[in-house]
Amino acid sequence: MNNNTLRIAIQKSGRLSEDSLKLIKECGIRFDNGAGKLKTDATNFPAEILFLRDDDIPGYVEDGVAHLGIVGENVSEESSRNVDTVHKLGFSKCRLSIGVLREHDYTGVQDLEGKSIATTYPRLLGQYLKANNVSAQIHEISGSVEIAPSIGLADAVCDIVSSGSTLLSNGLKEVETIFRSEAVMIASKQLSEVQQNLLDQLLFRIKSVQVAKN
Ligand code: PRT
Ligand code: ZN
Repeated sequence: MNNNTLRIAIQKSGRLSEDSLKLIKECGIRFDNGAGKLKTDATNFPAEILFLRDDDIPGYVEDGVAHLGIVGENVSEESSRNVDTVHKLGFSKCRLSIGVLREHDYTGVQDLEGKSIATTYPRLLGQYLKANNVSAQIHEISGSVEIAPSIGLADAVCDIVSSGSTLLSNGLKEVETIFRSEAVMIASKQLSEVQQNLLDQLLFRIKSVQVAKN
């Protein structure tokens, strides 16, 4: 990999993919994203695009395997990787919230004391509980979090919410928002001078695109 090219990691397929590709294209960067490709070269900018699972992006950027990445702040913060968040991108807005069964008479965060909470975000949840002096059991699971209370796996959940309909359809209500998120651009701390320059050019273009939209 040469030091004069920017390698940009984006989500291969998921909620961030379309807007990430759109942003890169709106910045005037052209590339062929033929179906199934995991890596492609830009044709008019010294950049290469990698298509990855979103959870892998912060680690690749920390290691300098990718120089830039587009991920949800929730994923980047949870990963606690040593990367720079260089710009907020304004799409994929969502929140990380705690939900409890609708019939639960919830009065405040202290109600979670001694309870078990299912989540895929143990770090962010742990920080929140600690900051609120609540001691609860964090039950880490990898998916389908919202089903946990209704099957007796946990008393509460902590998961990403956007419209709220998933909580609702699982008999849950949102009681605390612990983190607000949107897509962000993260950068490696090991950029060459040329790469830093390319990043500055890219950020300039992104900001122009954002201004034009507002
Ligand atoms: O395969 P890969 O690992 O790359 O993707 P993924 O399945 O882990 O992530 P993906 O594509 O689902 O989400 C990517 C990012 O989009 C997340 O990290 C968030 O930053 C952001 N985002 C925005 C969301 C949502 N909105 C969202 N609604 N991520 C997940 N959800 C899920 C949530 O987990 C819950 O199950 O949607 C459900 C809730 O949605 P509502 O509308 O019913 O409240
Ligand atoms: Zn993921």
